[in-house]
Amino acid sequence: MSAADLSSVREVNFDGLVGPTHNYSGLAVGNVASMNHGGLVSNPKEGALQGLLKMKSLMDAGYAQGVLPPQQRPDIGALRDLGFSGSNGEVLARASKEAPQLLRVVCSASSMWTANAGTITPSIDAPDSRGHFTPANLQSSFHRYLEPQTTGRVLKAIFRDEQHFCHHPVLPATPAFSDEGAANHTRLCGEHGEPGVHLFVYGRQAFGDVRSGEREPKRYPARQTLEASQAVARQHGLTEAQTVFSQQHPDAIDAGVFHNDVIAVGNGPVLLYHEMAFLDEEGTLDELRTKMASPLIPVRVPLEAVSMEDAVASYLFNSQLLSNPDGTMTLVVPGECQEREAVWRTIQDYLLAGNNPISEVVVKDVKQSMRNGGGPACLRLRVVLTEAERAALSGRVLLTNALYTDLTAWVERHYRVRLAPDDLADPQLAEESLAALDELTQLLKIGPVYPFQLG
Ligand code: SUG
Repeated sequence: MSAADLSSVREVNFDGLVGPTHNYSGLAVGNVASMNHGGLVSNPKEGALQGLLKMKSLMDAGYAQGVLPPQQRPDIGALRDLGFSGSNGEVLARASKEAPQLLRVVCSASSMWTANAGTITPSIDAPDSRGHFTPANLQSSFHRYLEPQTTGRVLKAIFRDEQHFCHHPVLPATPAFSDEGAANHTRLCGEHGEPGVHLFVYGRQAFGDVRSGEREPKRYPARQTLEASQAVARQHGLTEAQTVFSQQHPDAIDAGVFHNDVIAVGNGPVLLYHEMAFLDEEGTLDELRTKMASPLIPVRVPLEAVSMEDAVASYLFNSQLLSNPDGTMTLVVPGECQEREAVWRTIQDYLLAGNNPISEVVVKDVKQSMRNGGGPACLRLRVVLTEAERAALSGRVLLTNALYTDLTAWVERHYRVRLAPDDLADPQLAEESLAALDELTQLLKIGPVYPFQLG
């Protein structure tokens, strides 16, 4: 790649729009916020506007920002597959009466957390110089298992140009290949345009001998397997020299760290992590140092500074770490970090004052998402793109002031301000949601991606 191409490489954060059925159903086992807030009344309009405001403020600050659409919910097709029949209204009414939990499952707006949409390898690191995409199977929970098909269609609709982008099949949706996408994958490098090393963090190993010293969580499920991470790396053509596979600390999973991005965030050469992030901390850092072309800058937060409870409640490590042109970095933290004294103190005295590139902290209110265990970093899928690749994107998905205005007006027109679990059976909600999504695909110019549009 020429020097000009290299400097044109940018990380684009594609945030998921919060869908019209955003609700609190307590569906995610091992996700403390989701389990604690099940049954609360949600405000989908506020959730969507909070997300859009985060996108807009990062765009205004000069970061490249994209947007991904939500999914078709309620997923009435999933209820039909499970034996409910009749008109859409009848299906919803029967499910609500006979299996209310299933109705809640098919209404989840969980696709907003696009860090779980898939794993992406930028063209710079791929043998064929194309960007590689694998949608995550999300097989650990039924509500998220419903996402990958539409996710695949959305990614193919936007990253359509085969000269630049290559799409791989979802891994087999079975426990051995349990895959939760970019939430467990971090690319470390010098500049974004320089070759990267891919850190894949897994919670358990499905096949083979149990390695000495290896342990598994006892309380909550490990959602990513080593085999899934290895398969994704293989699909993308990544070599051993480009990859590091590290086991997540099982005690962290048992404390509510259901993805690595709840306890570590990396960008460029910086890896900000809690001391409980990896089972083999030193081994992981050593391997990264050996394989990276640029020096790794580890920023380690010790347990004595931030307890596991504070880490999980504040989502400090689910912050976005963004690169600035002058080499500094900005940390975008959720508002909950201000509410925990130890966390806020650590940010000021340790991260900002420390010898590392983090020079600014920006606080964002994404409370509607946070109550379901989704912080700023969960809400975005990072895609590193060259200028030519950005120009080759299909659809109107890179945020501009005009798109922000259109999306805000769209939310104002279609979204409810209140959604209680009992409202999910309302056939009107399903119709509102479909009307909103139909309009959205036109607004984003991505063509038909939803089952109701495909017939
Ligand atoms: O998979 N919550 C999501 C949150 C995902 C956060 N993503 C990352 N860490 N990257 C999950 O646990 C809750 C839905 C509910 O309870 O209704 C939920 O699915």
